[in-house]
Amino acid sequence: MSQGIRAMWMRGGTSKGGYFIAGDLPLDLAARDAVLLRVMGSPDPRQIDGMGGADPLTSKVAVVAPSQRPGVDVDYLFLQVFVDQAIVSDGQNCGNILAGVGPFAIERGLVKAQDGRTEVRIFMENTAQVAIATVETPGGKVNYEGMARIDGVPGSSAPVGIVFQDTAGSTCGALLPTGNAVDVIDGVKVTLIDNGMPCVVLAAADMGIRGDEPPAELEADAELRARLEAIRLKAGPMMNLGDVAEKSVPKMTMVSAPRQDGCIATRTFIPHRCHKAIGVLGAVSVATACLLPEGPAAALANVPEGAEKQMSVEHPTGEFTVLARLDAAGEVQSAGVLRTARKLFDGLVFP
Ligand code: NQM
Repeated sequence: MSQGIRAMWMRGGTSKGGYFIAGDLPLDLAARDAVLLRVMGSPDPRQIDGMGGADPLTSKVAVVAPSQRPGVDVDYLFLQVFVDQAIVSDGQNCGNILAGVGPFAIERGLVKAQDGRTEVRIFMENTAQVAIATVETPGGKVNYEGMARIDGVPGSSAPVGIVFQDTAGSTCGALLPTGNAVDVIDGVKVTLIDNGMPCVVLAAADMGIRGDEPPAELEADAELRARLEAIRLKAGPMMNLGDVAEKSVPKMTMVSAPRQDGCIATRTFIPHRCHKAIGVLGAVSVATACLLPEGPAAALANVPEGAEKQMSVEHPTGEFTVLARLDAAGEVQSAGVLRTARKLFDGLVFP
């Protein structure tokens, strides 16, 4: 690999990672994973010998290919490169890295840009679902600059609107894989839910915290981390995920009453580090949990009226608004989110 591999580095939402055309990576999966571990510098808590940023949120990869599926432009496979373990996992999706896929596909010529805005239909291979991203393309070129702001990212950029449809049961086979809105694990009431991201939703108070602590304080609490992991390991098989000891799902979201006029406050372990914000599909899943009257989230949430709900999910660096459209049965039919993305680097990376 001394000649290097074509790669683009992008911030997608509140995450950052390497974007590759599938054909530029080895076909053999073991060889591909070995290359990506070298690229990121894993396993190493500092990722000093690679491009990773020593955080799961900056050790991410998008593999993009032209799609053969009807009505779809590109296929997107998300890979989480673990920081301190030699693991590359396709076991979860990522809605933040997704925000860069539309711009990347246009930049690489996989999708022809319109003058103004370009819709990119993206098949998310990890969950076999489609997302529609709208990218600003004045004059047929991707524009990254603009006035859209998302919490967790300084400054402003051009908006990337994303709509998800039919995300229920993305990985677990059903929105509520146990069939229940509430289960009890280790004496704690939990909602095991998957509306795009498998999540365990539980009350912060039941874990002995307020729910507005800074991530570093929560990560320093060894007892909290051990209790969360014990619950997670039991939740995995209940959610049809099998043994999750070496998986990055389910995510663990501790909820409490909103502090800033939002719908719910959150602190999420993803699963061993505490997220500085919240994942995109994680936020969609947690917002959906707020709509289950029997669940631990609904008791704390402030849910707006109506079939179109702007649900503001508070997190450590601000809030994340999910635009949830409900069907006649009161279930989330589609979810819209606003993200931004930025091209940081385009060139060759040397594994
Ligand atoms: O939930 C982090 C992120 C994510 C995932 C994680 C994500 C999503 O913030 O769709 O975006 O939960 O591992 O990038």
